[in-house]
Amino acid sequence: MTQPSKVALIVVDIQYDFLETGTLPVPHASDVIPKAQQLISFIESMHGLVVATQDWHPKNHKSFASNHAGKQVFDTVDLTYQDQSSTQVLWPDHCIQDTPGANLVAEISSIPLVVQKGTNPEIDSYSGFADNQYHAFTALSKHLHQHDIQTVVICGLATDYCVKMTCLDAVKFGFRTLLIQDATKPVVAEDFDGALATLRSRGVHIVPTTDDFVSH
Ligand code: VGL
Ligand code: ZN
Repeated sequence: MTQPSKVALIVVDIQYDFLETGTLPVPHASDVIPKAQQLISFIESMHGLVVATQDWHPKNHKSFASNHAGKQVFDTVDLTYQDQSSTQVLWPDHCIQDTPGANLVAEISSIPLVVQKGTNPEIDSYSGFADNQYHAFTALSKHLHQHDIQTVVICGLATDYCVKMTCLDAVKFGFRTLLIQDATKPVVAEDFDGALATLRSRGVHIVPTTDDFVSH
């Protein structure tokens, strides 16, 4: 008999600084909390793996506008790291290590496996798998492979940045990848549909609602 495909839920960056009252507010972010809780219960009931990612920046992180004289939030700069240059959007200070804003929200804080990212001050890391230039990888792919995961289900914040890049890397790593549409919110509302279209074109399965997923 064939084994059912093993599933992991990746809960991306549901942290206080990304809530409506946080320093890098994602509009309607708190709507994803009950959806994430529903997904966690369902995946646990199927004995799947649940992993959270956590944006975890040092204070001197180069993605912060505050670390670039004369620059404003949402400006872009060219960042060079190890002779490679890339465009970086500048953000408000957010998810600074060991500050309350960096904590996973209480409703999902019992997730046992947490992968931190964005810890190198020189380079940002939107994806839970690797930094934006693929110099260093987190332990996420190792955890998924150790648990024989073939399918990943993704939810969280923000659709247009960390969720998008985590989905794209999951596809690159060979996982069947599902994004739950009502369990993710974007920083920029106008970029939501474009992000979903890009993900669809790269092979990500967009599941419209959490209820659709958990009732299958
Ligand atoms: C994120 C911007 C900066 C995210 C993290 O979680 O989508 N966005 N850092
Ligand atoms: Zn960040």
